Amino acid sequence: MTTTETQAGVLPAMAEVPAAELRVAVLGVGLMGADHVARLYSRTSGARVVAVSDAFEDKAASVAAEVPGCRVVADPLAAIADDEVDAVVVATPGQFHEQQVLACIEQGKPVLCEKPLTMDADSSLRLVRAEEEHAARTGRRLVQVGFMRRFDPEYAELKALIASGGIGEPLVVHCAHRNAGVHPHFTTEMMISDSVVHEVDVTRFLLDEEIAAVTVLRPRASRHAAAGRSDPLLVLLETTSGRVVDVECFVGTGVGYEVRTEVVGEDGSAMIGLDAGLVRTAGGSSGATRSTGIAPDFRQRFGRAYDIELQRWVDAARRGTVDGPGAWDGYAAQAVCAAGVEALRSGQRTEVRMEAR
Ligand code: ISE
Repeated sequence: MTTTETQAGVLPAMAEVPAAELRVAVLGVGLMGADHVARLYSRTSGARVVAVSDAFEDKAASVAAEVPGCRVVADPLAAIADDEVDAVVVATPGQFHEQQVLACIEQGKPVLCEKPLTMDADSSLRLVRAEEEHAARTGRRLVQVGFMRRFDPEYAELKALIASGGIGEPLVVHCAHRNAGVHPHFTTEMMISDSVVHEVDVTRFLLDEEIAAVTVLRPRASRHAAAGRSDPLLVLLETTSGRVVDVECFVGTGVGYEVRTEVVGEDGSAMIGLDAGLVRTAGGSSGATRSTGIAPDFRQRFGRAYDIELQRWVDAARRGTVDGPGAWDGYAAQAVCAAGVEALRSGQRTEVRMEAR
């Protein structure tokens, strides 16, 4: 793929990008990290994966074996410091992110960090401040957080529609976030911090304002829910100007991956995520049906978004900039999720505590 053959306006033109290839280290080659290695290798221009690192060295070795010129570096901090590494993708478990992103900032290397930026708001804020200090000295920002939905063409179109005034002032947003299933250790709190965190970011992205308060309702739980898990949840986000976003988060539907967002404005509404790509009709003994496909999980539904995210990250890093959600967005999401978890536990409307920018 070249940068110019994608949606107009989504990616920068090739001419703006300097010639040198970006040499990337990918830390953590589980589900997302291995996907990013494959994406950087086969569908991203201007970058090369030169190193991978993972606590499971066999896994790192098998991923590296698929990419010519890619080494395994056992210690992630050594990979970050490596002279032959220009930029880093952090896809390790969340508890390692603070140390690894901080090391990237100290080394002056651009970093794309999968969400969460860190495990809590205070540590995310420390990264915000560390990056600010670096930028004050060098004029360069380094951190991007992997909120991939911002790069999804449907979300980008919805954002552009709102910005054009096409549906008037947005008032209410309805969201559904459904997973066919999650692993057995996925807790109710993780439904906020791991799943609803995407709607938190989407809200800030689409409405361009912060979230002030969170309320969490626990509807009757599905009989398929794992023991102790309140599935589904209904999460209400109130923005600083008084808009309300409702999120139905249901992680054990047994059906497929469904992410829908509808923005209701003063002069109209708009919805994305209908999976209406191919509409198929069929006859049958119990009657004719009309159906569309449903993606099995987020890697299929947001595959295109990940491709665009990675390409824009590479292009921006080569230009010495960041072109996506940054450390502040990672911090804001953590602050809102902390309020969400508190609201889940207390059953009360909980205000978000956030530092001034
Ligand atoms: C997962 O970590 C993701 O980020 C997916 O986008 C989300 O749909 C899923 O619920 C999370 O567990």
